[in-house]
Amino acid sequence: MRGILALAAAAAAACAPSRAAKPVATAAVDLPRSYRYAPAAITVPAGTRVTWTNSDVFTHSVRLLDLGDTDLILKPGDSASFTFTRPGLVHYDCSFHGQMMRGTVAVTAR
Ligand SMILES: [Cu+2]
Repeated sequence: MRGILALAAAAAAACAPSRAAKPVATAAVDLPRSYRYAPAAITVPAGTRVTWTNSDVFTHSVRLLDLGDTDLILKPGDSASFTFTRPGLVHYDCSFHGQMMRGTVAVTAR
């Protein structure tokens, strides 16, 4: 009995989501249902044009918090792009649902 409990605890620990999820190397971010960015953390080389596509049924946005709060509004079905020229970590959120929707773009030197 004791052994089974220990195994269960180990399995739960292995499944716990990593707090620092490794960013995905992609220039395309989807907004599937509901209220999220997928993937939420991406990495691109400087000079990359990143495109977000809203596949949700609500209007969302991509507000680039580290770049003067530039806000790209995305109605359902819309896409919007932004070219990241300088290396650095850019945080963004949805200006309508900032508590729920957050993402990052890690821009690396070319
Ligand atoms: Cu939103």
